[in-house]
Amino acid sequence: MEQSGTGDRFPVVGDGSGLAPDSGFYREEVQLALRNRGMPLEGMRYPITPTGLHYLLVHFDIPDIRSADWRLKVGGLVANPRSLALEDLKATASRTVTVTMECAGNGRALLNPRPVSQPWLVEAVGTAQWTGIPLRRVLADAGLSKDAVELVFTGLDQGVQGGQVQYYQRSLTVAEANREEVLLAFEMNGEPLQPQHGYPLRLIVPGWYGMASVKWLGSIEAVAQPFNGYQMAQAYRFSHGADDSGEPVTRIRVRSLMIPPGVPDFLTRTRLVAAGAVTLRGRAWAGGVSISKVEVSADGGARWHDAQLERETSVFGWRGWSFQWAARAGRQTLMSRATDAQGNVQLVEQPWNFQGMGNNMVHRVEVVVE
Ligand SMILES: Nc1nc2c(c(=O)[nH]1)N[C@H]1C(S)=C(S)[C@@H](COP(=O)(O)O)O[C@H]1N2
Ligand SMILES: [Mo]
Repeated sequence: MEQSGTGDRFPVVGDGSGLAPDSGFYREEVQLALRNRGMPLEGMRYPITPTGLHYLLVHFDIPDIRSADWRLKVGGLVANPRSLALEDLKATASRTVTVTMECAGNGRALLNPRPVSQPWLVEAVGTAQWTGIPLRRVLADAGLSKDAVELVFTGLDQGVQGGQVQYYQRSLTVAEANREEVLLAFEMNGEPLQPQHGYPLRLIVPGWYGMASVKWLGSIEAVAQPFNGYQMAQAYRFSHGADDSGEPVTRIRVRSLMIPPGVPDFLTRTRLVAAGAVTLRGRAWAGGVSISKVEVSADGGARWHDAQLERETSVFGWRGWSFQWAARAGRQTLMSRATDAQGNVQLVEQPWNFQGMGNNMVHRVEVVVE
């Protein structure tokens, strides 16, 4: 298949503007949501998200890479091009990093007008223990040329997006790629990667939104110019409209979520909570930056109270928090907001952008106390 435009061969969703009004979801959005699950919020009770509860985002199809012929090709501006089998990679000392991964589109479906894409509410997050070999070691072995400015990572999944036939490809600068915690991972939570999470090998870029962590890795190519493939130049941009190229999406913004207390109403998931003392719990994270504060409001944001922070286990992983809430009868909106060590704080209203990227507004949970 050629890497080219596809004209207007594919049906238009909605009015073709890329945006949808608040009411009603398109069938195509529901189809994406069924393929790409979120983490049920009660999944935050586990410090490490069980693999089956971790969120999932697959742009195209899960490629079929069961064959023993799979190799990772390392080429481009390197002195010693490599073709590595999984056994070659597993033969050297591995490293395990605990990483909270979040999709850059998390929160998109809360925006109005809504960018038409994977319709996340707030559940596109999970924390896993990724085991693999540091990318910098593979780059050093290959003898990266001084002329290289970026590494291009190509996934073996192919599809069409924005009218362009493509493999899923992302790049990193040489400096980012050489951070010691960037891994070529072959295990998630102590098991070989499951097919949907990138088997046999994926990139893990701790601290960055999930799009950087290319799954089903087929090749790494060192290049002399910044790479401007679709997933770099068009997707994953903070932009104001279809004609605005905007700024690239990179690190995860500060965010907290709470485990919804009590029990849910089946259809609306509004919570039913017994009046009295309730311990609220949740998690907070920011891309490679410590969490310095989490606050909770039980009156729709009029007053904020400091939550108790648990010990930080990894700057790339989420941090647990808890708050003792005296629940009084009535309907309430609970909110949580985090502040990171650089002073960034979650906003109560989310600034809008065209692709619905980097939404990190405070988490709201509707409760009925009885
Ligand atoms: N090859 C490939 N890598 C990919 C993707 C993809 O569709 N294809 N999706 C990216 C996006 S947008 C996210 S958020 C993460 C999700 O990783 P997970 O499904 O393991 O949670 O994978 C990233 N890596
Ligand atoms: Mo994503």
